Amino acid sequence: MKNRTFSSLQNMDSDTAHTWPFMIFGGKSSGKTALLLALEGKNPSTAARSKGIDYSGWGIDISGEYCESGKLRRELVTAALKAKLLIVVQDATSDRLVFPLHYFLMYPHPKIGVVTKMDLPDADPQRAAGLLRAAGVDGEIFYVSVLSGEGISGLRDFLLKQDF
Ligand SMILES: Nc1nc2c(ncn2[C@@H]2O[C@H](COP(=O)(O)OP(=O)(O)O)[C@@H](O)[C@H]2O)c(=O)[nH]1
Ligand SMILES: [Mg+2]
Repeated sequence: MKNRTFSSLQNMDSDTAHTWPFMIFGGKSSGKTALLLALEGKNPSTAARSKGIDYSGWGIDISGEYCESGKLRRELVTAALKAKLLIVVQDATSDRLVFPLHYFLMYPHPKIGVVTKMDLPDADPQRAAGLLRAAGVDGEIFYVSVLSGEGISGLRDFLLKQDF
């Protein structure tokens, strides 16, 4: 019994020690999974609907429901402890902020913004950047499209340069 307890504690230690370079936040269908796939050099059109919190990629991916519901959003705080940097995605065609004002100020992480879907005709990058700032994203903002490839390599280079 004693041994079993000890080994489960050891497992817990190695679990908490595991970190991911980044975690991606953003509303439903804002382009989080497509962005992660594009950053990984995979085909972004294969993005399946995400469920829960997904630790299988280069960064932590979450389903948009977790950002849009106050109750589920609380679980993100614990998940974020495993990530070094937060990427907050805002759809360039949306005028909706899914986070409470200044939400990200409570996270001690460095935070960057990514405005997605820049290829679409109704993209409004300035409005999207304003929404990210309103949510408390204080770092650099990148403007990308997984369809045209705009901004993807710049963001990938930025992530690779971080001292994770
Ligand atoms: N036109 C365009 N569509 C995109 C872009 N990024 C994502 N999408 C589309 O937006 C939808 C939601 O993308 P997904 O990555 O699943 O969003 P998630 O729910 O935030 O993970 C999909 O139909 C994507 O093909 C983009 O840069 N341009
Ligand atoms: Mg997704």
